[in-house]
Amino acid sequence: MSGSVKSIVVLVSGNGSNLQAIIDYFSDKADIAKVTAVISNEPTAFGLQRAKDAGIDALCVNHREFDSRSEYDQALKAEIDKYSPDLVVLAGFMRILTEQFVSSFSGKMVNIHPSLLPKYKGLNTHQKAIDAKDAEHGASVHFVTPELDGGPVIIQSKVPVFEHDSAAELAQRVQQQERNIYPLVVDWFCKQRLMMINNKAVLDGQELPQNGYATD
Ligand code: NHR
Ligand code: GAR
Repeated sequence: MSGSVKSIVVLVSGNGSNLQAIIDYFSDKADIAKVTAVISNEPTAFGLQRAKDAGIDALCVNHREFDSRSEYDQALKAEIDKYSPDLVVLAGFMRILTEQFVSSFSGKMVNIHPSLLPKYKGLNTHQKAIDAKDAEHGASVHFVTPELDGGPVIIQSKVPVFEHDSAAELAQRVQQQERNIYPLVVDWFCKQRLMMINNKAVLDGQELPQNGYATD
């Protein structure tokens, strides 16, 4: 893999604005990385259309067609493995993944989560930040480990929370930041500057602190 063009598989469930940011970022960096496939659990995800428009393989593995999470994850893994990716990117992927699946991509899978982890794991993070009257909120990119939203943080980006914000307004502000930080992380990984060692995120040989790379 060293020196060669890295293959990236992106998993989405919805709009795919993070996917689009990654596609756009690497559009003039074909020597570094290429999104080789986009896979969705939702047949109607707009992210699949974005992939097709960019000439990228787009496929759906619909979770409703499987009896268990383990069978679903096996089918998903079989599709991913066809592309032998160097990195699997979760970009608004809404299904919890089994330990077996996650372990098979250890150190090779990242997620963007819409909160300043370790705050607000799971869903409805924007409403949680509003309800807690937090002055700031944001997004985190982390390596995916079996512990949901618990893997080592690589980078965070903060946004202010204003007094009369709705969850939708706050989400929009957070997502604007997400589109800046996610391509950067993928770039670091593909240049082998970023890795996971002993459950820690390491950038340029330095272990990153709990909140990841400082962006303030
Ligand atoms: N899987 C593991 N093992 N570890 C992580 O860190 C994961 C993961 C799968 C997805 C993304 C995560 C997020 O960023 C992610 C991280 C879905 C849910 C969820 O509850 C929670 C967290 C995340 C993604 N999903 C419901 C489920 O039953 C379905 C919800 C729906 O379909 O709307 O899977 O937030
Ligand atoms: C992003 O805000 C991402 O952080 C969040 O969903 C949005 C997807 O947007 N992820 C999760 O909530 C994962 N559970 P996108 O489809 O436009 O990239």
